Amino acid sequence: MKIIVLGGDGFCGWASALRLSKKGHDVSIIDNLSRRRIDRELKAQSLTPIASIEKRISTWNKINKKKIKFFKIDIAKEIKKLESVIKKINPSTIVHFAEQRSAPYSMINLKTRNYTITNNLITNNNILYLISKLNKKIHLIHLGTMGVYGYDFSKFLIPEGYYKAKLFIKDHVINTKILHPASPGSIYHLTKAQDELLFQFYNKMYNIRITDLHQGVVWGTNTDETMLHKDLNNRYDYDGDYGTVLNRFIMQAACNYPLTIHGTGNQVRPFININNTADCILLAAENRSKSEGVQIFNQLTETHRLINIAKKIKKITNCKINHYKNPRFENENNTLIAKPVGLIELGLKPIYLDNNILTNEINIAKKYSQRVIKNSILAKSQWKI
Ligand code: NAD
Ligand code: USQ
Repeated sequence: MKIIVLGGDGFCGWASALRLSKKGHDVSIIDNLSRRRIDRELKAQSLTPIASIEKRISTWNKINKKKIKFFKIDIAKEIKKLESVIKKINPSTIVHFAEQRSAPYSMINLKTRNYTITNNLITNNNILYLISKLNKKIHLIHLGTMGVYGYDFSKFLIPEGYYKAKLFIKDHVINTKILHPASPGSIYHLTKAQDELLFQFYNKMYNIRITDLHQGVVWGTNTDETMLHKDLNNRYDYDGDYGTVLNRFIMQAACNYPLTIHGTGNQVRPFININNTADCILLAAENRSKSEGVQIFNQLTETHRLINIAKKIKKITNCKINHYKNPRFENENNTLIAKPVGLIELGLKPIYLDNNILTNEINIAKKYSQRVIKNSILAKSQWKI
């Protein structure tokens, strides 16, 4: 299959692009390298040293039969370039990772709020517009988030995107299907909820095939493919704005920094290992959506309470655990019941967090601990205005 990976220089995109290429697909990456620019802006860096995109691609192309192409394009701002590349490649699938993905970054100030909204919504609208114009048969696979459901009310298994619903209007009852009510917890999560409406619209108007993967917090670093050469290293974000919780805890334990729990730590969150992310993208690409409407899958493998993960890591490393005043506005004692129902049906084999994997990840982080910029560890962004 000819597949374009938008945002293929990023954490999930790089791992997934290599997996697709390894499995024999013709992969082209489009990225504007904004994630690398934001690292410089925040004076942060990946824990793992990452090669330039040119070096990454040339090393992969030397060791793999299928070659990857790279195009530096800002999807939100350079629609003409994007159009000519899509025309030239004529892909059957586009996988879309290219959004500003950090909740804390989206809350720093008005500039980062507006950047997140414009970047994320316009990238989506540009892609959907071009698919509608150039080839309606292209299957769009988009990375959404479990966070659109919110973490504040569901005591039942979260459905994959939709509820069967009865609407009561005076004496009448309407049986229907509705999107799970959106309850985003940051401007970033809000853009993902707005993406859902864009998808409904383009699907209804132009019959575009869309799979929206509602992904949980991704952890881990390398995959079978990124481990083949040091130039293929995946990025590892650990700083207070871009690092996600489990990878942050692993890095903190590796460099004897007390684990940074926000508030009580009773928050429950969905998790997935980066190898499983790449598996899910492959499964979604090779099993084109047959659904008339927008197909939604919940892309997680397990849920954990943060304090329990911290205690697991403490058992292995004897690290300290610190509770900080929560910089976010969030429910610190939520319930969350979620499973990857559709993806398991497609063949996903979940990787679960156990002591062996944790120990291995801590050892990887230890290897790079001298690269840690200590004053970038604590979260700086505040939800309070
Ligand atoms: P990332 O920031 O590492 O990668 C995103 C990539 O997109 C970067 O390389 C960036 O340069 C590129 N990009 C952003 N805006 C662009 C634009 N206008 N034009 C071209 N390229 C652009 O993020 P990630 O962690 O790989 O996340 C990828 C996707 O998965 C995001 O949509 C994110 O919301 C979603 N997701 C991530 C996680 C996670 O824990 N990392 C969890 C759930 C969902
Ligand atoms: N947290 C801590 N300590 C830390 C960092 C985070 O206690 O040092 C807490 C946060 O307060 C929050 C939870 O851990 O309660 C998760 O935070 P996170 O930064 O790991 O994850 P989040 O902000 O939700 O965002 C990440 C990705 C985003 C993706 C989302 C999936 O950055 O792209 O969409 O996970 S989900 O959580 O399902 O919405």
